[in-house]
Amino acid sequence: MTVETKRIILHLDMDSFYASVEVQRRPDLAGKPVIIGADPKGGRGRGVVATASYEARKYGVHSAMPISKAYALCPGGVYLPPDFPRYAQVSSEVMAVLRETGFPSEQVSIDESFLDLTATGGYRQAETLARGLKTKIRALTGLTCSIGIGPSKVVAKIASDYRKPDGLTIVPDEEAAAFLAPLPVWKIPGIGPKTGKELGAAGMRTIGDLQAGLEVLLGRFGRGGTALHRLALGIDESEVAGRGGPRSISRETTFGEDTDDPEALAATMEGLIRDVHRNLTEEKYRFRTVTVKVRYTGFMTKTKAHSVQHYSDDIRTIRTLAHALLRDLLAERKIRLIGLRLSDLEAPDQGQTTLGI
Ligand code: DCP
Ligand code: MG
Repeated sequence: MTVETKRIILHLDMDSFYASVEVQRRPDLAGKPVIIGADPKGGRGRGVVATASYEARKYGVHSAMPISKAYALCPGGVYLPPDFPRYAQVSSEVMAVLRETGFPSEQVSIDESFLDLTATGGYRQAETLARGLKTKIRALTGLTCSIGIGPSKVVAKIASDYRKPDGLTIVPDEEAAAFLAPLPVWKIPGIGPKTGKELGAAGMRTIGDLQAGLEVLLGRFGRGGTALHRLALGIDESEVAGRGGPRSISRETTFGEDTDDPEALAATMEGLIRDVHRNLTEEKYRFRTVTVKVRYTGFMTKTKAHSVQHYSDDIRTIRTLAHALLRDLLAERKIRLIGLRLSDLEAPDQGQTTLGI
């Protein structure tokens, strides 16, 4: 008999993160449409919106929109340049709260993280812990976040987005498929606008359509179709990276549009390299293994890893390996997402000699 442990996964995502940090330190901005990003220069500015407060979103402003368009939609908004060091600082404070729970945690971007709460023993306990996290983060930083709890990473992530801002959405295992069914297909992380359109053309608009459409998905995406069908049902076996063994540090980026442009890929990888390296040195960890993940158009995902002989915290080692592994993973197909992970980590106190008694 196989005994399967049902997991309980939490996903936490800060609300309008950069904008909320700015409002927090300038209370006069509270309730106003605040837009963080490039200088709009009276509508002639170039560059994009990083994020917008929920008040600004009512005007239709959102992340990645050209700043000139944001200005046209919301000329009365408060436009501020990003202050990355400040956001990184607040992010570290939030992530420390999550780590202090003692449950395995995996930070996936500057403002989001997974926790594996299986060991709490049940959804009621997980809910209590989630409420505690929200209270603590608010007390420490003044910021709100949204939390989703479910049987897998994919369900938890979609649930955290379900009632934003300041949401808490709990989707037990047996409700997962029904919870997902009415949602649009693009709510599944990794479905970009292109796949979304393709699926729409095949008559699949909701996740429920995907649940009922395994054959069509297999015909269209081959083996990737099975993966997508399972995600649509909320089945996703990927672990919270910190579970069990030593932590790992990882970041990933999904492209707005699938790409095979080597320069765009290298530039994005460079951003991930700096991010994971900053995190590594902040924690005073050293690593031995670098893993690169690539998700291609059509949902196939591949990873490639390389381990070095001695623990290292050298950004040049990460850079050399990451770019080489990425080159190895380039194929004929375009790429939707790339990720970078440092693992086999050595904690600061592990390197020291243990004194005998
Ligand atoms: N970000 C960015 N460019 C993007 C998306 C995001 O610079 N295209 C930055 C700004 C965000 C932060 O990353 O504040 C976190 O991204 P989220 O997608 O979580 O967006 P927000 O936290 O801003 O809003 P939400 O409340 O929807 O999570
Ligand atoms: Mg967020």
